[in-house]
Amino acid sequence: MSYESAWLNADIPCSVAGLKGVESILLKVDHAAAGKEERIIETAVHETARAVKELFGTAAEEKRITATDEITSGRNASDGRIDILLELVGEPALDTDGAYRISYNSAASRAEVKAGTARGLLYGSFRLTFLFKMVSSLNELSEESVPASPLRMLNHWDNMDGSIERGYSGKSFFFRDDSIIIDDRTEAYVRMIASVGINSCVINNVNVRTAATRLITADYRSDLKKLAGIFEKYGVDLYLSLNFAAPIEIGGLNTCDPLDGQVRSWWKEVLDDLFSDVPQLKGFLIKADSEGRPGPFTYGRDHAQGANMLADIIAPYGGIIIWRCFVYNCKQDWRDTKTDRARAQYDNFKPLDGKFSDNVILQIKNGPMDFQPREPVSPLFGGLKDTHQMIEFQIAQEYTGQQKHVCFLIPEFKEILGFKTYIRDKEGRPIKDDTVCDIVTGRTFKNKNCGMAAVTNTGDDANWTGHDLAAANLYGFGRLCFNPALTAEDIEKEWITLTFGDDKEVFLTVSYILSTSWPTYEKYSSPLGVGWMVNPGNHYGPNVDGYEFSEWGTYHRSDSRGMGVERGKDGTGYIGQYNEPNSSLYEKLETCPDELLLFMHHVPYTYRLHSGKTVIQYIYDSHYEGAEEAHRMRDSWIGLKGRIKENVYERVLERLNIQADSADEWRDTICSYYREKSGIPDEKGRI
Ligand code: GCW
Repeated sequence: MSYESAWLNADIPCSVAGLKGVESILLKVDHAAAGKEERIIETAVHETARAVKELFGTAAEEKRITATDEITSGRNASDGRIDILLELVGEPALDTDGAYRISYNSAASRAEVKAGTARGLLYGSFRLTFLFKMVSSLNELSEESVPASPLRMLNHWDNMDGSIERGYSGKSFFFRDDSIIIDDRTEAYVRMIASVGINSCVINNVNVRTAATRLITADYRSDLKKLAGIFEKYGVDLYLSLNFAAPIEIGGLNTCDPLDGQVRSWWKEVLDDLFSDVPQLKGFLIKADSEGRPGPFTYGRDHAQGANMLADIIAPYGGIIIWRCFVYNCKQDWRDTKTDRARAQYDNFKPLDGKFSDNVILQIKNGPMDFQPREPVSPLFGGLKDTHQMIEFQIAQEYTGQQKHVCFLIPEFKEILGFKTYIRDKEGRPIKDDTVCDIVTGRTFKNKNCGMAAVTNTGDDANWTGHDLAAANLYGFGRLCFNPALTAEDIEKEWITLTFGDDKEVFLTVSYILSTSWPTYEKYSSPLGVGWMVNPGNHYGPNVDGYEFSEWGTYHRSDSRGMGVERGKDGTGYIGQYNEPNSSLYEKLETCPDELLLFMHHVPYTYRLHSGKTVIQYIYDSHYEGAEEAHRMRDSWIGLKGRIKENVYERVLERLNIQADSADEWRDTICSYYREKSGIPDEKGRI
């Protein structure tokens, strides 16, 4: 399979006025830590050289220097050529792994990238290339950035047969027929994610099946080593998903009880062997006691006992265990209105706060359910005070249109990260104003074992993400974990320029499509926080009762009078999991935000929203508006014919057509259902 270069698009020219080329790339490294990071530094130089060649057509001379006044001979500052200096420095401001500073030294006609670590030098080099394509003058080559989130991670749900769970961009480029694939696409991918600062990647699905269980055994050792070597060049740490039941499935034991001595010895032997062969391996991601996966509960143990057993074994290697909190009862009786899936993560993990080893990080989905187009923030953020935490987003668009629909998710992630948890310190005092972002970037608890993960949206499609516009989510996620202070508009602008160049018309149209796409999707699918009206199994397209009478704990409780799940004091009590004042805000109908109303409460169809509109009329109107908007998005794209590469134009148009049709189907299915169920006609007489 061939691939395209996404935002590393070599066709986008240099936008800096008067800049014609680069004479020399100077590398200055006299920093003590350089030795072991040499490979990443080499990559930084190599990437800079590659960018110079792509941007200016001619190569630059590469030189190691010992002092910055060693200016190359023969360079004439007035000929439109500059030098680039990459320098590893020992400055406290650049100490954080990955931090860099870019500046332009006009006296020496030199663009400078300074960093305290090899990763910083690499990220700075990529950013310098990006700035060459985004700014108009040399003086704008100015940026200092310290990565906010220590772990910036992608989770692949790739299976070893080559399929991808919830994958919408072709097949896996890591696995095929139970083997690991290593080809030029491997490096192209790692390069792409490193260019936006991703530093960690889990290559296989959390639902670990047969062959993948053996990834930790000698069978896959040499391929894993090769893969780790490629990851290492780009400063990306390799992680695997682990099968908690491996001692039974491949170890021949009859238990995987984490407190059983034999189980422990089995793991120790296998993992010691693995880490000594593949020292670059950084750790494991684990889904346990969840949706049929085995876990500690089977043996009457808790999740801290399960996670710590593995964590203690890999601690000597600096290894990390990332333990998912997606644990809930997926065999619920829909008639039971007290059990609430939304409560489950908090109920399961809050009591274990403080019990996990230092190298365990809990990975918590952004919302309490499962990546619906709109969910409240998981109350577990703000509940845990003494446990390392990471947030899990999903850029694979499982519930947001499966990369057939455009849904730019960065505005949603911004809202979630900005949510104030009103967390209290260990003594019970409120830590004023702390947000989810503060918690997962380690500011609240001053820790480094934390960060952000996203279930990734890539596959072996030529453009990596199926829908070309879905690449903005991959790019945006990387940028956001590096610098959560960026706005969604900043990110959108960067991505559009790097991908399509600086055509104003293209910019305006793509920006309009991206920025309206999430609200649009929400309007025609499941507004007011209700979620789940999708076809069971594949999760695509409308099916109001698809999950209503199932065992998955996903209900909207619509009857002839009203709809929504009552999660307040008189309902499941979920709202009580939030700290004050959030808990009162959600509890009271007068203050509960409209967009989450049906998630939090069961209300009559005639209930009036803050806007004064009734719930039922809002449902009708929003579906009509959303569908209209989907058509408008498609029509505006048509205006770009001839301004965008033909194949990209056609690929996107094909999907926008599918989206417009699907939005109509959502509108008609949902509106007819509620017209019938409520008996209340549409004020505008459309249904
Ligand atoms: O959203 C659900 C998905 C499953 C997934 C699970 C999870 C990997 O439908 O496909 O399994 O979440 O997050 O573990």
